[in-house]
Amino acid sequence: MDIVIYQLTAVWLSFFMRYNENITDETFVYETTTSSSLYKNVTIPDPVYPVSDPNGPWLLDDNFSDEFNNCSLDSNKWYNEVTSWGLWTWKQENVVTNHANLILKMEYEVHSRINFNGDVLDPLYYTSGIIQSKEPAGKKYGYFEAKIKASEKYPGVCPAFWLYRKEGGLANKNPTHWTEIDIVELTQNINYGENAIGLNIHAFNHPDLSEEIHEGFEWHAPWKPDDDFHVYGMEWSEDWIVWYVDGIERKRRANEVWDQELDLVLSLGLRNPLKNEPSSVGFPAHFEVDYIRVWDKIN
Ligand SMILES: [Ca+2]
Repeated sequence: MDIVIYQLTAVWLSFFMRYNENITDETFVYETTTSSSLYKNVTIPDPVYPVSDPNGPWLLDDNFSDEFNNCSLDSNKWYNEVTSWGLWTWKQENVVTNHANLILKMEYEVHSRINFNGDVLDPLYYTSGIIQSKEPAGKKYGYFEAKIKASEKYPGVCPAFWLYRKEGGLANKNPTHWTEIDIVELTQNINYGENAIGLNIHAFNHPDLSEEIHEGFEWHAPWKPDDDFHVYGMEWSEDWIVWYVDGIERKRRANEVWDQELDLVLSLGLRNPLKNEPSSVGFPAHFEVDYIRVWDKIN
């Protein structure tokens, strides 16, 4: 049923985009997006499978998949009012769509905030954009893929596609389950260089865990991730977690404790040197996401 609905959606989108070709690009293009990127990714293969496994079969999960080809964020699927943490503040206005891509923006904007644990943070220098999946059950296992063009701002910001859930919310001091899988974190570490692709994983709390797991891995791409769109994927099964970039496996590890239903997140986070040395140079910064696609394995 999901495949049929998706096929119908793709047909409708194709018609809609042709119908709107006479509308000027400026009507829809976000101010910092070049017109050349508009409409270039609207051809959706049928059926659509992961880039790493084009012959499938996989079953697309429409609850977590989005082509971001509409004029606004699908509020049935995504939150963009996420509780803030860290040295920046999530703000709805920093989440934009342009009929082709989702755009998350970071602004230099001096402000203050009371943190989720009651601390007053003053001053803070940046606001940014995030979306998080709304499906209350979250997602456990499957194949997760996003097509992303990283931010032109380097170093200092981190475009990321990741999964996490802290049971009971951020302020819960004693969660039973709190795990995270980072499908990709881009340009986040000034020491590793601009082409370092972070494929990381964390486990903070789990009944089977004797100590926390924080494992980082940097794959160095032969290109800069802000030059063009690239496809970042991750297959998560009961036994393995496997990371892909442009359809090629780049890392795998055994799955020890990642069995919690998790929320999908796209975010633009702050990194050094800007955490320690705030600066307005190069802002606003932004990154673009052509799509998120999520599948279940068909055995
Ligand atoms: Ca798109």
